[in-house]
Amino acid sequence: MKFGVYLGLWDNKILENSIAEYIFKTVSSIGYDDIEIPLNEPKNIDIQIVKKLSKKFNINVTTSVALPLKANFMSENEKEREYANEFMKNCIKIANSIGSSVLGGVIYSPWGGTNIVKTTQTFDFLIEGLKDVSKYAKNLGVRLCIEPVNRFESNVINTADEGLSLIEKIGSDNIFLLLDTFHMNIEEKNIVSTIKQVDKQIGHFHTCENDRGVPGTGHIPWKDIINALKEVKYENYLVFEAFKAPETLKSASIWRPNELTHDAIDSSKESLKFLKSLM
Ligand SMILES: [Mn+2]
Repeated sequence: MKFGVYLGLWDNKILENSIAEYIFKTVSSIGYDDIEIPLNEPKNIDIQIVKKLSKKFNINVTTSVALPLKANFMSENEKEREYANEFMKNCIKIANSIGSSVLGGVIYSPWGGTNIVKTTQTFDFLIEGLKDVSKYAKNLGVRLCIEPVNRFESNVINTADEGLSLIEKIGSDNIFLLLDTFHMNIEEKNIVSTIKQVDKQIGHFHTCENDRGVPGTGHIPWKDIINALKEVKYENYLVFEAFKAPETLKSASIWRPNELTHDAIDSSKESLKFLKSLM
């Protein structure tokens, strides 16, 4: 397993070379293999800067996205379905350009939308939409990962079971699940059994404490989780997803950032040290 850390601990954009260089340099010197870049606002990411710094500091890049309000594969309004399709294809293109082989997140309906209409027809729209974008992603070498999120952030996919059933209906070999310990702690009966059940379909993994703080400071059963991931031979990234940059706090409902991650460098060091100690 390899280790990544989320850009949101420092910033929500990569537009200015010296700030971005500081972040890449820091992440690399702490000992991370990867930095995860959100594509929620594609105009916030300068592709050339990411490519240059990723190469300079020998840091892999993974990408995640949470679809915006009007990008809705499940909408009864065709324009919103088309927008979801275009938005995702653009993110896939960016992921490919910056060398990310994975794009995960709330890729099925708008993030924060808990009143999405769920009928046989709207699920059919979703299946068709994800079938199309997964084919597009496969051609560009980007695997897509559906992230089940908690009930306050979506009413569409909350559990791994729901995610797996959607993947089965899409019938693509390029769609996996992104499991996140923060969300699993709220929605799954048992995190360890969920990991074993999803098995080879785990495409990406977010490590967050139960309160979105630093792994090892709360009640997530980390040792059992790492053992389960080893058992299913998960070999990709564990990304410490935390939010500290002021622009990222409201959307993730982080109201006590100084308590959860008192300092971006110290918190990411602590997380890495703790998780590595369990390997
Ligand atoms: Mn996550």
